[in-house]
Amino acid sequence: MKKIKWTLTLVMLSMLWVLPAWAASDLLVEAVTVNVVPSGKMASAFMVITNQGASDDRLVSCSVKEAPTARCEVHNVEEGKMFPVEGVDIEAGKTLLLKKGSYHLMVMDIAEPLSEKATVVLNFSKAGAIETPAVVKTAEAAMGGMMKSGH
Ligand SMILES: [Cu+2]
Repeated sequence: MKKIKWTLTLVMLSMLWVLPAWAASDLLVEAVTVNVVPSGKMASAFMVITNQGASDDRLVSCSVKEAPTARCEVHNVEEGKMFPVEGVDIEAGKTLLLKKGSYHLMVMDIAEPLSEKATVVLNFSKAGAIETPAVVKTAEAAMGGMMKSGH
């Protein structure tokens, strides 16, 4: 009898640890890039989000850890014009591409220049906040790449 109680306690304790990990792993965020404009004040962020869970979720807001005072918005593009939206749904089992000309994140009023790496925080209706590492691409880096390919 004592042994069963112990086992139950252990099972319950282990569930406490495992549950948050399950919740976080439903959404897989990959290939995050933060593309900074030449002024350094603004950036668009692209990525691939896969919902591996059984229920739909929704990306509602974002922030960049290294730019705490900057505003981060979820944007969409229609007929060549971009505009802020209240969120974007990611259906169960589906993959959403945040990319140029489509849904993307917009970071505005960046106070301090970002370095090569940043941490983007994505807030989902169900999964909550997910922190993800991002590669920062500056206008200079893009120019350098173009000049290199020109030779
Ligand atoms: Cu935008």
